[in-house]
Amino acid sequence: VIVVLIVISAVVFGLTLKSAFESTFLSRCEKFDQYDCKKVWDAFQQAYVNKDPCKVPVEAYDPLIAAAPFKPQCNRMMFWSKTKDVVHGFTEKRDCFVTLEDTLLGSVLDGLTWCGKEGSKDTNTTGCPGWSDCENNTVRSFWIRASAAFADVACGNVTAMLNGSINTPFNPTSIFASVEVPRFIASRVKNLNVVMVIQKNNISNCTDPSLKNLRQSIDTGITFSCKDVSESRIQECGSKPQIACRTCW
Ligand code: N1C
Repeated sequence: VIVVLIVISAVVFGLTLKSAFESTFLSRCEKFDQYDCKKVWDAFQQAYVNKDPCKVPVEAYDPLIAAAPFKPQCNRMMFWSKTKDVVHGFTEKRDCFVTLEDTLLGSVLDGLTWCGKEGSKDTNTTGCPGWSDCENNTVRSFWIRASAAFADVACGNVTAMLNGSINTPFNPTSIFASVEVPRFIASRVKNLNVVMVIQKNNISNCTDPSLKNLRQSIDTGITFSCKDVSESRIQECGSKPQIACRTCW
């Protein structure tokens, strides 16, 4: 009898015990109202569970995006490439802009690693392929799909923070260049305003040739601007609520 009870409780326990990953996902999700987090979790899992982690195409996340769609936030949307820390240092303190990480899906999965395995219903958080180990990897396909959906709803004045401390601030292989910019359409997006983050040892600025490529690749009808802004000015605006968002730079 005892053995049977142990077996039964072990099975029940195994079925109900949430992994640390699922707990993180659900607790981050529950900070957002209006979403059924269990549904979002199920839609998320179906994208990669029981699959080779290098064979998860971008489309595998379509049902997840449909379960937690992005809402357009005209004139407030912020994109970035290689400036994640500066951008989030700013957006955490001031409610001026919305990044993908401020949305349900972006915030729930930010900084996490996950993948499945053929023949298993588990979510692994270790031993998953790295960003460039294989093209269709679980994590990369998610960020491509989510970035595409976020860019699809971009409207009005769109801001992007690029990094003046690297050789090619607008890099064709980045998600910003390859996924987001091509989805800005003139019927929705009025301007693309680049903020070039300038640190002490910057090696490029708004005159960089890669910015010419950006200007040329945006949809005709979207106006383009670029402004060199020091990192300290961005931090100052982050810490001084008396500075209006539109006068930050
Ligand atoms: O390749 P990137 O930059 O140009 O991608 C950034 C671009 C942003 O505008 C976001 O909207 O794409 C979106 N995005 C994320 O929001 C995001 N959060 C976390 C893309 N990637 C994101 N990550 C992780 O950052 C991702 O796991 C990968 O490792 C980096 C890509 O950022 P990047 O090369 O600086």
